[in-house]
Amino acid sequence: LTLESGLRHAVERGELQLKYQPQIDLASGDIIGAEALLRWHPAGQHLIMPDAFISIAEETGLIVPIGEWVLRTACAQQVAWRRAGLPNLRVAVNLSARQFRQPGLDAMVARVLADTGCPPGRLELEITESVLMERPDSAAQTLQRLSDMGVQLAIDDFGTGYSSLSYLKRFPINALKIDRSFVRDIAMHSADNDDGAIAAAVIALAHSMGLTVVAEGVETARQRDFLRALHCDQAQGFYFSEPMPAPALEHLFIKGE
Ligand code: G
Ligand code: G
Ligand code: MN
Ligand code: NA
Repeated sequence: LTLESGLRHAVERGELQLKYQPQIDLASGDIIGAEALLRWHPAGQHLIMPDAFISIAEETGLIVPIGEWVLRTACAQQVAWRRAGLPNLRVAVNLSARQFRQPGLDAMVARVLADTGCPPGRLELEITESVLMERPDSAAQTLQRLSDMGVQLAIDDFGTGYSSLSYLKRFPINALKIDRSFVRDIAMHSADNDDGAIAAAVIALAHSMGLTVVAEGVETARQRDFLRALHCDQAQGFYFSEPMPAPALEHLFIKGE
């Protein structure tokens, strides 16, 4: 009850925050974008991580206004970065199951893009593989409407949700994000037989379909080197940077120039 009633007022009380985790182009080492990750900071309490409240937000429907706040804030940040001289940063936003199935999602996205001035091609929406595969036919239609607006689309946590290849081909997506459990399999010692085998297979699959591939959860130089050798396009993870407040990302970017 307390969590729900607190969450009900979180937007209006200004208790929600976004952190941004840099996404790195593996060939050049450049920061090419950032994934927006939600945090809740109720007055006088500790920061609450999304795993502790996203499911309640889903069950109560509060994810709909919260999700709109996330999208609006991230798109406004993309424009702010552009004005600060970081013109081409892409911002990635997670969509939950309920948001993805909400009637009027495409109209909401269009409104936020128009209001903020964020170019559609600079916004990437992440939807998990399991959400897409639950109702693949209606998912394909929703994805098509978003794709027609010029928004980039990525399948999150790829490899965990038993995608059928025939559906994957029908989804108008731009990118696959390799789930971090498969990046973790890229061990410290290359003697391991199945070292990174699934990550390697996902990279090959994505490229055969003309998709960009993003590795999540990169924590070591060896994982980065392994992924780069397989021509994985982009990566994020604690090895590069933890999720950070927007000004810190700006600082990191300018330092790296
Ligand atoms: O930031 P962290 O690693 O704790 O995120 C945990 C989970 O919460 C991830 O699966 C992530 O996709 C999800 N999450 C983070 N921010 C958002 C958000 O803004 N909307 C939704 N729907 N999920 C989010
Ligand atoms: O499911 P999704 O990919 O949206 O989840 C993003 C989550 O992954 C965030 O909670 C973020 O804090 C977490 N994360 C980001 N980089 C790493 C990493 O290198 N290792 C681990 N274990 N978690 C990470
Ligand atoms: Mn994600
Ligand atoms: Na993920």
